[in-house]
Amino acid sequence: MKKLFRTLTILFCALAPASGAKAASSVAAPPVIIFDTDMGSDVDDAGALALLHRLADLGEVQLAGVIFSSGKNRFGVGVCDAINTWYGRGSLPLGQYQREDIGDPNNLYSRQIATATNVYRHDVIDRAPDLVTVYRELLRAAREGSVTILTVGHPHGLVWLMRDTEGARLVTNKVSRWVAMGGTPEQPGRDWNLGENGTGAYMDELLANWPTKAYFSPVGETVITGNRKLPATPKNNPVREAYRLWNNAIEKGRSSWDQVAVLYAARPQLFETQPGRMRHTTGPNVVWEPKAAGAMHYRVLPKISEAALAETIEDLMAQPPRKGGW
Ligand SMILES: [Ca+2]
Repeated sequence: MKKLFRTLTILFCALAPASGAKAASSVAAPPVIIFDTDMGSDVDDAGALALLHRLADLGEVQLAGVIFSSGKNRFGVGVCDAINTWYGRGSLPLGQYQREDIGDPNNLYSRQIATATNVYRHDVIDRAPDLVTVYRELLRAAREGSVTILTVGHPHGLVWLMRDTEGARLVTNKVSRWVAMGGTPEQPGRDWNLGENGTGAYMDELLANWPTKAYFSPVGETVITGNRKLPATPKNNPVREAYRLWNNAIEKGRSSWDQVAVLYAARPQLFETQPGRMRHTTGPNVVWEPKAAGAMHYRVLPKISEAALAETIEDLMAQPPRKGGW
């Protein structure tokens, strides 16, 4: 994280098209992903960030930066830095929500991992720059229409980004899609990411103003991972430790909502998309309207079995980093 500006310079070079090469390549570039997470509340965020790093190692995505969205337990940002460092990307830009109106104050693993800088060799514990500032820097550096914003926590940061004049312009120019882990109940129902912990207050504004296609991934509750191959990884793997600390998920396993959303962002061919509309009703409740037209909202559902999903996710979470702490 110390090397933010150097990293951004490298990112500019990596993401900018070479002169005259704009239309020359016939191979689609991997999606540039900004990962926006409520790391620390549940443990699937740790699994999802591991998955994303491994997919970046494989060249299937470019991971541009990580945004931590909770204002109530600030150590989640340190876990993000520990995982980034484990995968050899400790200088990846990190942003953080600075207010305290949103988030889950509970702590099961984030303080323990964030403060253990001697074990995980990271340098961010609980403080990173404001998320709007970092979103703007990442989007300025990206090619037009190249960015996927992937939210696996409360997406209120996107409201703050859209309230910013330059931020709104950058979203329109640089972002091709918003992928969100979020429930799609066909009767109004509580949703953790899109409604709980204060997020419902932001949803009408977000859904009314967001200018790109939005993909909602609801699946993952019965896709259990973290307990088959992850336990065999080294004990100083912060992802393994997060699963151990979170209700002993390293033995019991845990639902994989956030990893399924990551997998959609990287491998959309494994999913079908259904048009409809996501609508906030009251408080923490949302409803998915499958017959509504014109909203640019899609529900994404896997075409492969839950067993195949779990196997794919566990494999990717447990493979060693290409470079880094292994
Ligand atoms: Ca999450």
